[in-house]
Amino acid sequence: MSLLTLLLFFSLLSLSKSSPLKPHPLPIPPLPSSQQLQWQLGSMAMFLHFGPNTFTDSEWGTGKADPSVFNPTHLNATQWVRTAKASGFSRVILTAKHHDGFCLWPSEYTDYSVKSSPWRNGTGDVVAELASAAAAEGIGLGLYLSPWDRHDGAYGKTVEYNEFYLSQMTELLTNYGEIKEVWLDGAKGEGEKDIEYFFTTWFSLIHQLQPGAVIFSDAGPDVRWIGDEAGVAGSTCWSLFNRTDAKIGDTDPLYSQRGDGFGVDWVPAECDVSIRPGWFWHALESPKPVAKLLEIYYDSVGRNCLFLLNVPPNSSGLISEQDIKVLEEFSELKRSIFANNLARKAFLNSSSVRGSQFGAENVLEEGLDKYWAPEEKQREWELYLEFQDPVSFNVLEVREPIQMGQRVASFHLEMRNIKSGKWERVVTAKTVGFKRLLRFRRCESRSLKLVVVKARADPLISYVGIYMDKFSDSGRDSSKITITRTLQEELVLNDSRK
Ligand code: FUL
Repeated sequence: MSLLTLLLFFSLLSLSKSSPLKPHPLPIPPLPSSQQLQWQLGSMAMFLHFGPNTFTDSEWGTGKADPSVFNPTHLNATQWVRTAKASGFSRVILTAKHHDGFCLWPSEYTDYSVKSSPWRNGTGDVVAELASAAAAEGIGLGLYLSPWDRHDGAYGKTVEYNEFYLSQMTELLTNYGEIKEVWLDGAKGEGEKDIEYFFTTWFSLIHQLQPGAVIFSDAGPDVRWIGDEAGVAGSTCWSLFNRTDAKIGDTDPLYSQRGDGFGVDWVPAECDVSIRPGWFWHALESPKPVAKLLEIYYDSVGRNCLFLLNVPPNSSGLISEQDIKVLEEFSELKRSIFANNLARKAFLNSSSVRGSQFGAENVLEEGLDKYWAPEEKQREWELYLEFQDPVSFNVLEVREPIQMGQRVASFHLEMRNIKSGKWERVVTAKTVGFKRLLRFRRCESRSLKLVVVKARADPLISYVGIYMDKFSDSGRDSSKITITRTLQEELVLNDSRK
């Protein structure tokens, strides 16, 4: 055997023996539970406000409406669920009982329910129909059981009402299969009777009966209210939070919107908003334009939150055609913007790498498991994107692998000016979390740099997206980045002219 062959043999041998992998870095607490992770991966949920209010043109029913008003002639829960699924919602959440106390299931603990209504001759059960439709379509089910009950005589008598409420909760959590979310609303009318809700007991019972469910309330424990009903999160939004600093029914909206970078609990936020002015359906109201929905999407999902959009079924028991049309436009708009991640065309590199399996190219792969991790103890944390040809873009997407904790506290995007060759700041923000979407003026460049400036620990980045959103494009004026309906109408017109 010649020396050359020997050398070749040994070098091949050493190549085939790969060296052990560098372990993942330590997660930085607080960390999400598996239920919270699953909830966050769902991104969007559809809220369904339905009940006597749908028929009486009201929002906060008094609890005195005759059950005979509840008579949806064409109720079809499969239509609700299919509408939700087709538009990319991962779960539906129904007002099983709103503040008026009327139950959409035949509760054994009250007569104020579907069983006293003419609908399906008093034998119907909206919760059951929705549960089986959701299971058939493979999407999650959540239930809203209002603590404030304007009908039941026990309301105001603390022990009696807590017993009543928990008995109803048990019915809902034991008879309808898997429940993914329990929604506890904090509203209570002024001058209402004094009462104490035994929240700690409620939370324990819910988790005991439905271990896979997250509990939503103003203050968690699993998911927090964002603090407004416009669906808008703070531009800085931590999933970190101090549960003890928030009180159900009396929250500080700013604290809820921002979260708390020093918080010790993981309590991500849900942004609720209605597609129409009211939460319940009203004949004279219309849905928001698609441009508004897109804006809310950027301000909720794009700020590390879940987007909970209410689409109220009408008095015939169906989601209105008008609303379906806007939802179809919304999913098409989202698809057209986010289907083409321009970053995929780039050559990726970084200021440092923790080990071979943590390379910069990982940020082009969907999923939380693969991410870019810099080497420890670095002064700079930078990701570089080099394109062969210049790209035009106006949206940046960044994601963190949140199972490792939320880390980034300040970052920005820079681009190299094609003419001057100088680096220019494109956009600056603080938090990332599960997903951050940032819109800015239209830019063109061949070289981009994502710079993490501050982080609670070594920053980890699981995804980077660069997009051109033609609908939010403000042309040259970077101070006006709002979507105009006119632009949307123009596009529709152009389309119909083809
Ligand atoms: C509020 C309630 O009072 C509204 O009726 C609606 O259910 C909304 C989602 O929460 O607190």
